[in-house]
Amino acid sequence: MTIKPVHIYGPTFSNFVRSVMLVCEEKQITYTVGFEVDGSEIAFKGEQHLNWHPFGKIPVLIESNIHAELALAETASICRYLDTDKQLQPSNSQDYAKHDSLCALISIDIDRVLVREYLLEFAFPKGEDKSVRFDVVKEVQPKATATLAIIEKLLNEDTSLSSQEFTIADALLAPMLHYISCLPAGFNLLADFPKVEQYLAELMTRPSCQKVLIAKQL
Ligand SMILES: N[C@@H](CCC(=O)N[C@@H](CS)C(=O)NCC(=O)O)C(=O)O
Repeated sequence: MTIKPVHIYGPTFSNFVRSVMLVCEEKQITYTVGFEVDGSEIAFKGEQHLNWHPFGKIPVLIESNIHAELALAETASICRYLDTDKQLQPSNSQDYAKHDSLCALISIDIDRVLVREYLLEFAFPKGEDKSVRFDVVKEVQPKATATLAIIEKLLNEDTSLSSQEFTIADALLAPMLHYISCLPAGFNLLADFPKVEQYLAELMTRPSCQKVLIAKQL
């Protein structure tokens, strides 16, 4: 089955929107991105969006043809749907299951600490006059560091992250690590994790990552 052009509902700065963009780039699927769908602006958390995703999260993948429209929520599920020929997932059934489990770990626990608790304070500062609350950042920093240590450990193990093949797990993790690498000195925690630094550097040699992972808005 060939995937037709798709629309990714959400802003290009979102790490999860970027994960879907990376998968589209790697698989050469034509895509558009944004809050405008078929010429109409769809309000974030408005009725239509909530019909697509009951918790009003992004991204939502929209694929329309003359018969029907598919609106698919949840990043890892979207990526698996786009990966019809399973080129971005291991073929052996145990490795496939382990990759799936790694994707859940990245998109739930790793995202919560690195993006929701750490990076978002830089992206959308909640201090006075929208300044970054460095006390909040400093408080979360040990947790973010511990999470990077977990990633360093995963990279030292035989996981689909450490292989040469680009996987959905890479697409989920790369935007988060890239944003951390863009933080100012003292907040970019990657220097203490050589494997993570090397992993990101290798990913950044890929045309997909160079196109999608650009330092903006965070
Ligand atoms: N479980 C969802 C989480 C998606 C998610 O948290 N997206 C963020 C943007 S990166 C979002 O929608 N934030 C707005 C909100 O939580 O209200 C997925 O994997 O797609």
